[in-house]
Parts: sequence; C-alpha cells; structure tokens
Amino acid sequence: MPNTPTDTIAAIATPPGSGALAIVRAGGGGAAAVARAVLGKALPPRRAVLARARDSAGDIDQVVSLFFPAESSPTGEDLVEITCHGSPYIQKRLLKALLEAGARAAEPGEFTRRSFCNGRMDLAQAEAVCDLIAAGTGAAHRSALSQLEGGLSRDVDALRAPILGLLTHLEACLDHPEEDIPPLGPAEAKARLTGLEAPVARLADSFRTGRLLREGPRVCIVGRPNAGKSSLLNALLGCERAIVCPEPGTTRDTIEEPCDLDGTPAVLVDTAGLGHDCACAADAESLRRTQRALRSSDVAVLVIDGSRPPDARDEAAHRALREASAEDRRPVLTVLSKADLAPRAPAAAGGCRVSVLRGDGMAELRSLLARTLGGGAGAACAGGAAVTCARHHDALRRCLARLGEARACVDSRPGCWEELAARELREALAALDEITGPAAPDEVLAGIFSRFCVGK
Ligand SMILES: Nc1nc2c(ncn2[C@@H]2O[C@H](COP(=O)(O)OP(=O)(O)OP(=O)(O)O)[C@@H](O)[C@H]2O)c(=O)[nH]1
Ligand SMILES: [Mg+2]
Repeated sequence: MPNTPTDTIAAIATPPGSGALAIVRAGGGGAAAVARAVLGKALPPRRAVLARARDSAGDIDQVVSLFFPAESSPTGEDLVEITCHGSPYIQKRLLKALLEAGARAAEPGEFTRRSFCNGRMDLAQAEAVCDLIAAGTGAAHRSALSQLEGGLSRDVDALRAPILGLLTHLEACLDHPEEDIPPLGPAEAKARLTGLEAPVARLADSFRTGRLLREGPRVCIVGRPNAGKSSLLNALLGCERAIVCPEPGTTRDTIEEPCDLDGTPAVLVDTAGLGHDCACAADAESLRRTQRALRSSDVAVLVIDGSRPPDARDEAAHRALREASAEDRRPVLTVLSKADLAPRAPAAAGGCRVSVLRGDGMAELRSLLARTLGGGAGAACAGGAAVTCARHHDALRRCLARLGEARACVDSRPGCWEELAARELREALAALDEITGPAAPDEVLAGIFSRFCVGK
C-alpha cells in the first residue's frame, strides 16, 4: 500500500462499459469532503440524496448519493457511493472530479482490504467477495455466500479450539510442573491428536468438491489418434477451437475451454491421442500432458472411431484408460464417433454413437454428460461447506502435517515429546490462522487483494 489506510480513495465500482447506471465510490477520512466538493452539498448519513455533480468545466450528471459514516460502513471508514448514469464518459469524469477534489485512485481490492484491516471481515470472508462476484452457478453462489457470511471461518475456529486446548494443557504441564495439573500420558496424547486430525483432513478433502463448485467439473476427451476427439470438442463448443485433420497426431498440447452443457458449466479438455508412437521429445511430452489432464479430470470421454473395427493397440489403450479411471473412481463415457460412416466398432453399453458431421447423437451425449456431471456437482452442494481456495487447502494440509508430526514424536521422542509436540501444535495453529488472516504475511495479503477488481 503506497499510502496510509486512512487516506481517501475513489474508483468506479461497476464494470467497464456503458449501462443504465454506474456507481463511483469514495472511501476514507476525506470521503464526505470530496463528495461535498463535487456534489455541492453535505450528505446526511445513510440517506439517498439527489444532487448535481459538477467539476471545474461544469455539470457532469444528476446523481443519487449515499453516505455511510465509518461506524456503519462496510469498510469501517467513511464511504460515499454515487450512482450516476452509466455512460463511460460520465463515470470517468465523475471519478476525475473526485480525484481533483482530493481523493486518489484506489488500487485493486483496496476497499475490501480496508474492510479486512478494520476488522469488518476476516481474510477468508474477503476472499469470498471475489468468489461471489465470479460465481456462475447456484452451487458456487451458495458456497461463496456462506464463506462471506463466515461459514468457513466458523469451521476453522471449530478446528482451532481443541488444538489450542491441547497446546494449553501441554504448555501448562511444561511451564508449571510444580502445580497440580493432571499430566497427559502418551496414549491419551496420541488419541487426542488423532481426534484433532480427522476433522482437519475432512475439511482439506472438501477441496476437490470446492473446486468442482468454483470451476465446474473437468471433462477430459481422450482416445486413440484420429478417433475424432478434437472434432467432438469443437462440436460441443459450437466453434472451431481445435485443429481437425485427417492425419493422426494433430493435437499435441491439451486444449481447455469452458463449456455450458445443458445448463451445467464444465471445462472441456481435448488431448493428444493415446498410444501414439513417441517418435520425438514433443510426442513424449504430449503423452505426459494427456495423462496429467486425465488424472486431474472428473469425467473422461473415451472417443472410439466407430467407422473401423478396433485393433489390438486400440484395445490395449482403451483398457489402460479404463483401468486408470477405475482406480481414480472417474466415470468414463464411451463415444463411438463418425456415425455417418458405416459402423464397424461394436456399440458400448451406456455410451452413444455420434456424428459431428450430421449432428447425430450430440443431444444425447450432452444430456448424458450433464447427468453424469450433475451427480458430482449435486453431491458437492449437498455435502455442506467446502474449501474452494487453493491457499486455504494448502494451509489445512500444513496444519494436518504438523498434527501428524506431533503424534509421531510422542513415540519417537519419549524423553521430550511434550515440548516437541507443543512446538508442532503452535505451527498447526499458525497454519490455520493464515486462512482467516491474523497470521497471513504481507505479501500473501498483497497477492490476494491484487486479484480483485478496482472499486471492490
Ligand atoms: N465422417 C466423419 N468424419 C469425422 C467425424 N469426426 C471426425 N471426423 C474426421 O476424422 C479425422 C480426425 O478427426 P480429429 O477430430 O482431428 O481427430 P482427433 O482424435 O482429434 O485426432 P488427433 O488429434 O490426431 O489425435 C478428421 O478428418 C475429421 O474430419 C465424423 O463424425 N464423421
Ligand atoms: Mg485432435
């Protein structure tokens, strides 16, 4: 932050471009004064006021203004919101007038950062603001709203309290051996530590569900070279995103695109053909990328060229893919492609035949995919709070690792386990505190708020 948190900042809070209305905000110690300079009148607290905004060149617009004094404002500082007509010219000129009156241009996320610094919200809640703005589905919206209202922070507090309880007990025994504090035996300590690990692991594991909510499930299109994978990607997207060629080995890199499948958002990933001869380093790398894309996907669509009978290499590649997916419990939908040509491959149970040339089977495939993905996202929503942010997931995993270390040292260091376990528990708490903010380093805060848009 280049200035102290009490200086006055201003920004356009609505998206760029024109609309019916737009909002320009000013916040900080001098917000009321700069607004008064531009509007020509003092604003009473929390009352909509019709005013004429002016600058040195003349009238700008007829606007409606709202003044939130610090004690009741979302940022914990004086805040003025001016609603003007949504022309980009008016918005920019109004902002310029506020800057000329003494405000400076706000940085990305600076209003939310001030809410955090003034204790109006913790870090997890501040991060939820971004998720809420980006939420594209009901499930993502519910999850972000719950986090904004403190759902995740309460979950983290619930994990924190018993860890702190155990740490306090250990420290009391260590620091005051003369007092009559009941000692903690190794067996009881291990049992309590195991009990602490389980809920942390559960919350950390919810990250997969959380990612589904945030990004939508990933659908990996896989199959032998020339099977028709890229053609299928293009047909599902409705545009020529990937290169399609009669020669095998066209797609090398993975190609990712968001897609709406009958109302279910998903990310489609086209891949290089499986079992392609690795003639050069690029082939080997493309195979690695296909495997990585498959491992990180939620559903695989196995495309089999339906116009020719499968040979031994096809069978081996399909078997390997099904086995890998069964291990990861990833559903595999089989698609027989090129249905407009004479069918030569046997139909697979539960799969469908499609032709991207004629559009045959495409509606059926879309609804099959939406049903398969809907199961995952529906289960995700029903599962309650989920961790949606990689930073939170990382902190939970570090907390879990520290708890594991604490438990391990009960056996491995019989002479001094209490001291070592206490140190690990302190680290475990520090990791949890990074989620809600008190222990988050400055560069982490800067990274988080820089991802916000200006005006938020
Ligand atoms: N007749 C017919 N041809 C198709 C259909 N789908 C794909 N093809 C053709 O099959 C060939 C290979 O298609 P691609 O989509 O490039 O196949 P791919 O699996 O992505 O191939 P690689 O990227 O090389 O692994 C192209 O010539 C396509 O035009 C279809 O439904 N009908
Ligand atoms: Mg391709």
